[in-house]
Amino acid sequence: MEGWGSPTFLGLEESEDGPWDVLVLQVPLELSVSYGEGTENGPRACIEASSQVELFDEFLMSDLPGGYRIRTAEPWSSDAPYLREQLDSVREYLGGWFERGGFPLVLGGEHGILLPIVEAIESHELVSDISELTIVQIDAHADLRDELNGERFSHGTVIRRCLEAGVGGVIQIGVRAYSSEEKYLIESEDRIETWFGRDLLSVSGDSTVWGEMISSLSDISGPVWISFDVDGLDGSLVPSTGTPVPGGLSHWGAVEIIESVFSSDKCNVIGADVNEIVPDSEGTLTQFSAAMIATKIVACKIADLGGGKT
Ligand SMILES: [Mn+2]
Repeated sequence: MEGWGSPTFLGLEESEDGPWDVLVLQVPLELSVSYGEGTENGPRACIEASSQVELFDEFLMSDLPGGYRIRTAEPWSSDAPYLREQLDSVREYLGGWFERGGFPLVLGGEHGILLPIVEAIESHELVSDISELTIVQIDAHADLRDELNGERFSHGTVIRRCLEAGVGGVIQIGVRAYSSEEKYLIESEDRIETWFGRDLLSVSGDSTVWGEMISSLSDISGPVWISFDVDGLDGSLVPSTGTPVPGGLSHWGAVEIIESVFSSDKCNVIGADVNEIVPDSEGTLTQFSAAMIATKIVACKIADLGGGKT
């Protein structure tokens, strides 16, 4: 791990020696992306962009890292030729880090990385049974297909695979592009709660829906994993992600969701991923938007640990 010579999260100086409070884990997986390409370069681009994010956070009321220790780990890599072997390799990489403690922030890579994350969580000390786990999924898509272009382990199927793996519940926020098959599953599966983008964000919609969604987040109990697909943000904020979709969350909407989940007394956020990051060839907006979200998650975790507010 020493001397691999790559940029660190937020450009901070890091200690080589653990234990660390926050682990930044890069999983540049790209095998099944259906439209855009370039998620394999996403994690590193996000970390490079994070050096431009201000260290002061309004929720933490302090500069990051707020007296805590962040470690940007050596990225996952694998030469395995098949997707399922690559996912197994991701699971082993993450499992090794999860066992060491520290809050994992996983940067992807396509959304398919969530299944090996869930598989690795089964060995997490804070989760005795995967059925206790709630995933808070920010996404333009439902990701509930049974297969996408013949592939069962895809970014378009990953939430369905996680439910099959036994996850206790999924709260989807910002969904606005989905199939009739997915709509049927949303309506028939008790473990899925979906807050559609149109209901939350349409200007002629009922403005109380947003408040209802935010207050529902405080009802989650037990361990929570936040899975933030950057295409949940409005497409104008993430123009180079695989499938940018208009009509999505604003930056401040995303911030309110993240802060609300961390503010709840009943649940415990055990980790998060920010995925489908594809570097912008025209500029830096997509990776910077992702870096802002990743930084907000880290700031909330450090506030949760007792940092800041001095
Ligand atoms: Mn997704």
